[in-house]
Amino acid sequence: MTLRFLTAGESHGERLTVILDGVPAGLTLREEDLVTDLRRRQGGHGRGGRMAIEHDVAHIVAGVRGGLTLGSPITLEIANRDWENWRQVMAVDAAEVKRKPITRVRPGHADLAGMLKYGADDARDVLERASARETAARVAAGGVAKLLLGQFGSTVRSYTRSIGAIEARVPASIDWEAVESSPVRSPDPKSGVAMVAAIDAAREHGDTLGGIFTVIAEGVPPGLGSYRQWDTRLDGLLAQAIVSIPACKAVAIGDGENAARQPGSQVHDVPVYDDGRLGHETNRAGGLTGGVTNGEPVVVHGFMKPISTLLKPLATIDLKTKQPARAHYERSDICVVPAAGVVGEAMVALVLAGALLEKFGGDSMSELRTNVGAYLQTVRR
Ligand code: EPS
Repeated sequence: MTLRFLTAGESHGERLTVILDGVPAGLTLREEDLVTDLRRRQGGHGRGGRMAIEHDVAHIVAGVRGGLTLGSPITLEIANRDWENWRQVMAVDAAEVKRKPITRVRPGHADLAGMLKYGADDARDVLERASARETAARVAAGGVAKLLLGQFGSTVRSYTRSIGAIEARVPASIDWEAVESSPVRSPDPKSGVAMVAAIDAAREHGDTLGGIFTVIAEGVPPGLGSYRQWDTRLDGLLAQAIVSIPACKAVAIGDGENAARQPGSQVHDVPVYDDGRLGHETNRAGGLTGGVTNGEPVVVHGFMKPISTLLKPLATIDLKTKQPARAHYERSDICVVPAAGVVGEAMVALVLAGALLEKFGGDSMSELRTNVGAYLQTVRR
């Protein structure tokens, strides 16, 4: 893999760290470039109390000199401000750590599977890493990927398609400023109001809500990804990236869900020459055919289940007493679909930037620019 990243860090540990390897030398990168997406990820109606504590900032500790990437691994750190309140619970030192085991596992959460897997007798040892807090590190890395793609005119954006039973009426042309000013990142103000009300109602009932987010990448060069092997198909890589987001249970590319129910005549995108430019009449394939980008916008939908920590806890078992019990509750979010869209953007950007580097190579940005430019010239001809 040309572009790789690894994250580390517990939800209430000292910090999150991400190492992003494979970014060419010569990309302008400043800490402030990563601030907006980190802030967007923290927002959205339905977030819990934690977000009032955190002010996520990615500190660049390696891979950049004088504002330019060096071609060496880029290391970013995001401090957990809440760690101050969890120093004893999360202490590294055996003499300092304070344990109060959590054994009433939450249905739908990693608690049970993680405890079985690691032989843990305290769900704290599981939930700290299974927590979606980790996605802050992905968004920081994704910010770098977006900067790289931006150099070639590609943008990656997202909106909330639905929350619970409320579906947005998605306009043909999306007003991205309106999406960003909506408290739920809805592309349609009217459904945005209904989504907010649905989240408030869920909160009142001690419940949680899931939904669907849509990521759209525009200006992506054709020819990224390959049908050469199962693991080089870009649609497969995007699907894995999206479903790896905590609570994401399904993914669709383009009109994927609908396409399964329609005859071929209603599904396939007809290629056309429009003013001498090669394109398609429609983009139901979501910019990918044969696992390869076809020059149309890449459209990916992520389907999230509701958050598994409920204020009105579900029935479960206590692994210590082996008796029926009510699930453990700790401060949580009601709905994170608006934030998940931002995480989806980061994951899509990382996959697309990886595919771009895979196809065009280049150790420096100037080399990459030359390679992309030469290819695009040929394709345009
Ligand atoms: C999460 C529980 C909540 C969320 C957290 C994910 O954290 P806490 O237990 O500290 O209130 O806020 O998400 C984040 C911290 C974040 O940055 O997104 C969980 O259990 O997954």
